[in-house]
Amino acid sequence: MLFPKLTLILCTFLYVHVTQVVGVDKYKDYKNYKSYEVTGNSNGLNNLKNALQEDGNSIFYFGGVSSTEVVVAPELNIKFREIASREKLNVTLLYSDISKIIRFEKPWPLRGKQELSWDAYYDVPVINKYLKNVSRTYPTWTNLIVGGQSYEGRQIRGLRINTPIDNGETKPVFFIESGIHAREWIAPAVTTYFINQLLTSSDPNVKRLRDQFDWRIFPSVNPDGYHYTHTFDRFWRKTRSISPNGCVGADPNRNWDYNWGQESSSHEPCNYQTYCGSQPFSEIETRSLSSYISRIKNMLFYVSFHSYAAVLLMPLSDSRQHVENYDDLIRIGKASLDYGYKVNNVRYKNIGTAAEILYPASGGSMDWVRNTLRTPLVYTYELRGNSFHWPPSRITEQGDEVVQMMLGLATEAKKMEYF
Ligand code: 0X9
Ligand code: ZN
Repeated sequence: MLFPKLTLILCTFLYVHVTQVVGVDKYKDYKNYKSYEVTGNSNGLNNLKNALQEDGNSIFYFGGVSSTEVVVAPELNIKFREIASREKLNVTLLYSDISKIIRFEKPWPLRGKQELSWDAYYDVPVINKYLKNVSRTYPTWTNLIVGGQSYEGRQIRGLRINTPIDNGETKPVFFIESGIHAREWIAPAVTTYFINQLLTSSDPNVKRLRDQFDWRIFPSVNPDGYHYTHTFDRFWRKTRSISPNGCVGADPNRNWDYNWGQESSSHEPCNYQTYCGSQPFSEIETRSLSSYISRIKNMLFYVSFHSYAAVLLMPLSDSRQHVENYDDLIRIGKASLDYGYKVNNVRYKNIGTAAEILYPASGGSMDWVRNTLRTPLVYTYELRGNSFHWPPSRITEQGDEVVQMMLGLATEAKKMEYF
């Protein structure tokens, strides 16, 4: 009976090969997990959250004070429904089996397609390879740059774009920080899309935008976390540092040294989402990146990309106090949203401080940059979507909006003589 034996060997080989290439042996598949949007009063939402978190396994994402997305483990679905109805919350089913969505986000591994494109989501090495390739294609006016390091020894890589100008003056710096939250996959994707447009677009407005600034663009400033979302847990948000008690990761957008550890920050290392770290800048990613940023002279814009809420946030994030150029920030931000709107006729919901229109949060990069470096124009875009799974076939849709939103920022700031 040679045949069954051979078949067995062949099947085992194929299984091992496929699982190693695809990584299905360890990637948490979230089979039969459902995802819901839940709205209602914040007390009810908190009760729901506390009740489900006692059992572990379900994941909450708060998109604002009165709404949250919850990813519910199959064994908790009945309990979830009961509590939601007891608390009189409105529940909308987003996905009946999240594993099916997750499966289609990445390029099909066996296709062997490892060149970055904007119809799938790619892991860190492919993004880095793309940055390296373009820096070689445009050697006179781009450079591969390193903004810092990660816990697992990766470099935080970015691209500097600085076209030569005749008059010898230095240009203002436009800094883009993207992907600080690992699971917000649309952020690195639109950032590389934006880089590509700056480098290749023949639109005179985009060319002018490119030439106006000295760009420092970092698509994935939390590379360990991002890699982990590709290889183990799609919903990972934090870094991958290990705490003394064995729990992993801190929220890199709660770890900056400004009002650290206050609003919307957990001090519990095992908290899945908002553990702020053991001290300000405990994470090597925020520590090294902040030191890189501090050395930049003449920074005019600092923009970060997150998802999802379809809002434009400006400092301060953890208080309702308004910064001195608040009115200008609103005006420039509104111009940006108007430019973005024209691309697909879809409007962002709001613009304002995080404390006023989302929820207060301390220790974020935006507040630190604004307060420590006094950078005049600082924004956080919460990109569009109703979950962390923006369809890969529609990356370019938001990519084109981002290009126009950046153009809107620059155009209005120029009018207002910020540069
Ligand atoms: O909570 C956050 O860090 C951001 N929202 S997210 O859903 N992407 O996690 C909002 C941050 C607003 N505040 C700062 N940027 N500091
Ligand atoms: Zn985020």
